[in-house]
Amino acid sequence: VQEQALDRDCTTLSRHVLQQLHSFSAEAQDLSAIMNRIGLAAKLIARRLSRAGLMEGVLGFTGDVNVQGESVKKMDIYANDVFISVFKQSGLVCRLASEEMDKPYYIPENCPIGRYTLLYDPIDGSSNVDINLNVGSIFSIRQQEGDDLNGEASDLLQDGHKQLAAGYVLYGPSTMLVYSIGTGVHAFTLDPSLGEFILSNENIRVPEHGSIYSVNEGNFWQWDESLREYIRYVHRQEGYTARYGGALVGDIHRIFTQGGVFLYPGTVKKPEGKLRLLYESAPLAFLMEQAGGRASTGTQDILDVVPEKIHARTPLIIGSKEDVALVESFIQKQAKVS
Ligand code: P6P
Repeated sequence: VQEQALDRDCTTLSRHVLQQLHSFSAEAQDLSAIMNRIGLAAKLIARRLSRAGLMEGVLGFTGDVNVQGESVKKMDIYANDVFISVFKQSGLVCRLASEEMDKPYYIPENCPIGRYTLLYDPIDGSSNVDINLNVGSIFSIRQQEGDDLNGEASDLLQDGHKQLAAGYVLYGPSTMLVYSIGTGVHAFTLDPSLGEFILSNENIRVPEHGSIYSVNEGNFWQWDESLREYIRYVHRQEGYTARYGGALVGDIHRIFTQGGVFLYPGTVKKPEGKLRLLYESAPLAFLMEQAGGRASTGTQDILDVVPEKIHARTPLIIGSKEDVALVESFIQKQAKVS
């Protein structure tokens, strides 16, 4: 038993990546090192969040507005800068693109073009910080392609199958890091006494069906009629229950654990939906498909969507295969009628 406990305690993020790839190739070593750096970023952010009420620079707004037109919270900036800092001098990532930056950030020194790009939402659901509810970070790793001399990062305007790795960090009662490099989905829990993320759940499989539907019903009258029909259907059916935390990573982690479906449909104000493709929907879709679930815009698989711009948005329907298919059936039935 002691040996098993020791072995578990030694299954850190970087070791697990190498085990998953059964290889010590240059790319395997790179991905292992990248995951380790993401783990460091997560630990720095988790530490700051845990002191939110006790120190300056955590709660509240900076007074600025980001490229999305959203008020910037102090934690947004801190977390964004943490990801940049942990990858500077790493020689691994040559470019970072995030919700908080209009243009991608290039790490010129010591990292030649042609390495990896990190796409990330540094703190997703940051409105929850001030009320001490869960928030998350979402990340996606792609190979940087082309010479990118104009700095437009046009190689990022490709579908989600180009992702090499994706994952999220859930800052909740415990801090969890969930990732996939295409060999299943694996969860690690931060052991503060070790300062390490330790493997806690390997090869996560999302149930084929779940009782949860997760959506902001406050937008009900802004949706297409087909979505309203779906909601009326689940209201009438026995066995469905609504859960919505208003922070994407926590709502998605619930789906991974219990099954069901999360929806952020297009609305009258935001026909394309609110969530960003490259660093929210696509990484989560990569994970969900790896865990046996699905992710769709309602008419197209998320992983097939080719964005026209870095901050492109898409509607998102994601979760258990059967539950995503049920939502799509309402959308496609409506499409036939209209
Ligand atoms: P609404 C948080 O602002 C976020 O980007 C996601 O984390 C979350 O799923 C969504 O927006 C919540 O949006 O419109 O329901 O408040």
